[in-house]
Amino acid sequence: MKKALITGITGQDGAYLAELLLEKGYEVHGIKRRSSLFNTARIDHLYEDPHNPHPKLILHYGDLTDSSSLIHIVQKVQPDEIYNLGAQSHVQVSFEQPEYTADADAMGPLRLLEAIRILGLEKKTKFYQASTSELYGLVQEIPQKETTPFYPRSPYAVAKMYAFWICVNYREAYGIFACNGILFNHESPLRGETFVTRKITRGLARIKVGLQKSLFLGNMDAKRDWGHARDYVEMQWMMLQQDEPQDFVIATGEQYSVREFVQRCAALLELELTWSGTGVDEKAVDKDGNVVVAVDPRYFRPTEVETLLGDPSKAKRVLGWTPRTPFSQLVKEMVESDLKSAQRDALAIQHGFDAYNVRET
Ligand code: NDP
Ligand code: GDR
Repeated sequence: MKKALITGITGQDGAYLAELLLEKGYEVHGIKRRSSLFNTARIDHLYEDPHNPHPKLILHYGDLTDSSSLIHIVQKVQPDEIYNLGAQSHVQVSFEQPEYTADADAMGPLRLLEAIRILGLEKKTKFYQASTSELYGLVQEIPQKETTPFYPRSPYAVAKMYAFWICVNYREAYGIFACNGILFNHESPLRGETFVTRKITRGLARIKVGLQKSLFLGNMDAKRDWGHARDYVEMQWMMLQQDEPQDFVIATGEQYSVREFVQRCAALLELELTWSGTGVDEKAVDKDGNVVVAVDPRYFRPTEVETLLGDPSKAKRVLGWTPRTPFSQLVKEMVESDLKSAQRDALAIQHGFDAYNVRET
């Protein structure tokens, strides 16, 4: 039985990947951070009582900023595969916490690669690094592929650029089977609530049921290549099953703006919106003139990534991969899931309970 170790198992991708690897018969180990609140909601359905004699999912406390915890866990688990998905993954937050972001996102992968070396696991343990389309930043070529030059535009992207190259370097220097998946944005109902897609689906669903009045967004003109996280984690696994370690762009090859995302969601929720203005004055009102969507400049970034569009030809050619979920289905799945949650919250409040998180994001 193969053993996998996933950092970031409590995040969006970690949850989908853990599910996939368990289905494939792996023993799955995950690293979770100590938190004052429960932080395993996305994987609770996979959780097993640790008193079971042979659990298939085992969680360990650790942190990417703490070498000793990483070395101890890697030593204990002796994994065949490590998936480094853990990161301070929010671009906007990285401007507010640049040093911590560098520690977790750049030094974290270095610490894991060093753990592999220190423990003499170079020939045993394969390593996947969660690289990102943010590396392309100020784009030098459209669409972006594996050979497109990088131009990172945030502390997050700069940290991920170090991680990309340290992965390549340890592959070349020490023969470690290390791969970078350069993944374009991927979303799902499990997406964090402050990333733009989830903020939109959650916000509009709550507006639909009367729990929220307005949704405030930043740059509506930003364009992204959005895929489904469930499809993309399959690629993370596939990359480590190849004969040779390589880096791959994973994308859909289609692009939409933030505004188009909002409009698709509004249509699905039958919210009739009338749009007016441009830039900071752009807004959408309902038939009674209430502002439903407006721009708030506090969500603008000091340096923005305006447009990203991936060319996944190499993944198609070498791995035989094509994304399964069309954009329309992704949007529908996210809207339906958030509408269900909003309806549940509304019902609870109607019956005098306010047990759910009803904050506006
Ligand atoms: P999430 O933000 O949903 O998950 C991040 C995970 O990392 C969480 O489990 C989080 O733990 C954990 N984490 C954060 N800091 C640390 C730390 N210091 N030590 C250990 N664990 C930590 O991200 P996604 O699942 O969306 O993304 C997975 C990876 O892929 C990330 O590295 C991201 O940068 C990268 N990526 C994501 C893309 C996307 O579109 N989703 C595209 C390209 C790359 P906790 O739950 O406690 O916060
Ligand atoms: P991104 O995702 O920065 O691409 O990073 P995000 O959803 O945060 O932003 C996408 C685009 O939407 C614009 N935007 C807003 N973004 C947020 N979060 N909130 C808003 O209110 C808002 N309004 C407009 C942003 O300016 C941006 O242009 C994600 C993360 O998952 C990274 O970890 C990953 O590496 C990349 O995708 C690929």
